[in-house]
Amino acid sequence: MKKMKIGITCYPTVGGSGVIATELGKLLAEKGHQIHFITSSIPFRLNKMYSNIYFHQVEVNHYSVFQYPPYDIALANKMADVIEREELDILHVHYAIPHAVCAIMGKQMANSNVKIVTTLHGTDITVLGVDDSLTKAIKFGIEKSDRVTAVSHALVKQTKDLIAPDKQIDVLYNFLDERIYRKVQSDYLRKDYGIEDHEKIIIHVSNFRKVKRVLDVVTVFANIQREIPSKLILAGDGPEMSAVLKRVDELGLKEHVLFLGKQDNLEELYSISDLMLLLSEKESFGLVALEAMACGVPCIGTDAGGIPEVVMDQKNGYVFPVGDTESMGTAAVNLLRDEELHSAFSREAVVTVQNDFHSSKIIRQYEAMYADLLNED
Ligand code: GMT
Repeated sequence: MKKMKIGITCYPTVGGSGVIATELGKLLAEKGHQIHFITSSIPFRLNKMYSNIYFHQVEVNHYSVFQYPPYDIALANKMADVIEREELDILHVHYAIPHAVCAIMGKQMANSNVKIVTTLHGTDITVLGVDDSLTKAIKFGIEKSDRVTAVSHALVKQTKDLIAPDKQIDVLYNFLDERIYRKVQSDYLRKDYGIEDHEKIIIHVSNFRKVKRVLDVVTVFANIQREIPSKLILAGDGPEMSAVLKRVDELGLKEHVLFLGKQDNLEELYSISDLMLLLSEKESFGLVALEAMACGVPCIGTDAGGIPEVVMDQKNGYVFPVGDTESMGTAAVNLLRDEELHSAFSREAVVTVQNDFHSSKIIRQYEAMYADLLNED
């Protein structure tokens, strides 16, 4: 396959979309493509040197004449610079707003034939898509992109329902780097965190936004804790943290819940965990469930968005209606008590990741889409 020059724009700070965009860039670079990140800061997962990955920082000057710093215009300007100077073949942006709209502007500024690919991750549709002040811009960004992908079938449906764009949207699932997300030996963490050998470990990882329903996670854990000696690991931080702390206190669970804040090297935490809880009311995919599953951890998820495309009910975990904490608690207790069933779910979780979400398969799909676009001319 011809090696391509690919620009990538994403939100570079913590978050699933930034993770996917960065991992995609890294894996494409490993296949010999030249990658140009055009972002406001170095993507946080770009943690090692690659000779064919370049970083172009978007800088916004703060002039007193502007009430708001014009980030979007500065981004479009930087995209135009990079498109021209590096002769990009593809500009792949993550999020319709503002990135797709900026890419369309940047392409016009550069008077170039660069192909624009937009990947929808969820929040740009499920949250921004219901904001009247943005829907036309989202529709424009989608329709004027050369190709649009979404991370789940559920997100395609939601986009059609909310925005009704006149555009085909292809599903390209999320993936992970299997060299990192696999069961590793990290049992020392149990001792370090004061977790007894006989205790089960339940894990939840998120940015603690309201849509993640972390209070439900605490409620389900309370149900588990009543029946089985266990600890809850909460990794991440965000707006719901104080409500969660309060609920943990009210339920008398303080000694059983570990608040770890934002963490790297999550594979080490997953590797000591017995069950992942992802109980969101909105979730276009649920990358953390995939990460946990790759380390052999079954997941209890909700039927929100794309979660049921990742967590297969009764196969590698359970899926329940949003908020049905009673049933979730009962299923969790049964699964944690039944070693044979737990091992089967754990094995199946790894197989699901390998068969349906393997990075080599998904990266090939992206490459084929780019090549197809370039052949259109
Ligand atoms: O979940 C978040 O709040 C972060 C958000 C983001 O934009 O980074 O994640 C979205 O994209 C991830 C990668 O595709 C998906 O795994 C998450 O499900 C999705 N989040 C939501 O839809 C709420």
